[in-house]
Amino acid sequence: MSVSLKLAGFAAVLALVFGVSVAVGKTIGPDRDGAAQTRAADGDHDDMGTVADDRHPDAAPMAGHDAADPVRGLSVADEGLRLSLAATTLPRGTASTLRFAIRDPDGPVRDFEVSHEKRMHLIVVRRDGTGFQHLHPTLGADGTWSAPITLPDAGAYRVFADFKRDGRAFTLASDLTVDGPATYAPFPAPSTSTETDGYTVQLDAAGDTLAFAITRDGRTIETEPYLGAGGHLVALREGDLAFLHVHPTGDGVEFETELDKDSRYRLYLQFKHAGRVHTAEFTR
Ligand SMILES: [Cu+2]
Repeated sequence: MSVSLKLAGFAAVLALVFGVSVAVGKTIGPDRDGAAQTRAADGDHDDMGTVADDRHPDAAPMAGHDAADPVRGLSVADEGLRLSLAATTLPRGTASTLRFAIRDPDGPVRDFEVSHEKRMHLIVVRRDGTGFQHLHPTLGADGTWSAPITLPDAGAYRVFADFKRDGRAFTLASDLTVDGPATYAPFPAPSTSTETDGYTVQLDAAGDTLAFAITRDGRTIETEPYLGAGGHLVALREGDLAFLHVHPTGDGVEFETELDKDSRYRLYLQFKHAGRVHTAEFTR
C-alpha cells in the first residue's frame, strides 16, 4: 500500500516522538488539503472499505469495544464519511473556535443520531497524550460543527469525532497543529493511582476489566450520571493513538476493554461528581 511522502514524513515524526515504528498500512495522515478538496471518493476511503463491513447496524452507541471493530480513530474517512477540519492549525493559548464538518459525497452531513445525550463527541488530545479535552460542538445550519477551544500548548494534536449515523458508530480523526516550540514526552510510567481535582482514583485491572475506585477525603464517592453513564473511558494507544471509547458494564465505573496486551495506553476516565466533570488519567 503506497503512502504519500507527507504521510511518510509524518510517520517519521511519530517515530521520533514515541521511539517506536509506526504502522502505516492504514490512513492516519494529516488532512491538510483543507475542506474544499475533501471528498470520500479518494484513496482514504478505499483503504478502509473492508473494516466496517461486518459492523452490525444495532451495534451499541459509540461501541469502542465492538468486537467487529475494536480499533478506531486511525482514519480520516470511513464508509463514505470524512472528517473535514475547517482549519488544520489553531493559535496557541488563545480562545478560538474549532470548526469541522462530516462530509459525504453530497456535502456536509446533518442527520446525526443522539448517542449518549449528544450528536457529536469531540476528543482533542496532543500526540503525546497531554491536553485531553472532551467537547460537545454545536451543529450549524450549513452542517458545520463548531466548538470553543483553547489549546495552551504548541504541538501536533489529534482530533477525534465520535458520532453515530444510520445506526453505525464512527470515530474519524484528523490532525491539528498549534505552531510553536513543543516538547513531547512518552506516556508517563504505568500507575494504578492518580489524583485529580482533589479526588483519588484507583485503577484495579483484572484481565480485560478495568475498575475504578474514586475517593475524596478518604471516602468513597458514587459518581453521578454523566452523558447517560456512570463514567466514560477513552483509551489511546501509544504509537498510533488508536482510539477506544468504552462505557461501563453497569451503573458504576467498571469497564470491559479490549486493550492490546503488548501496547501501552493512556486512559482518560471522566466522571461527574458534585455537578462537575473530572478527568483522571492513567497509563496502562
Ligand atoms: Cu461526549
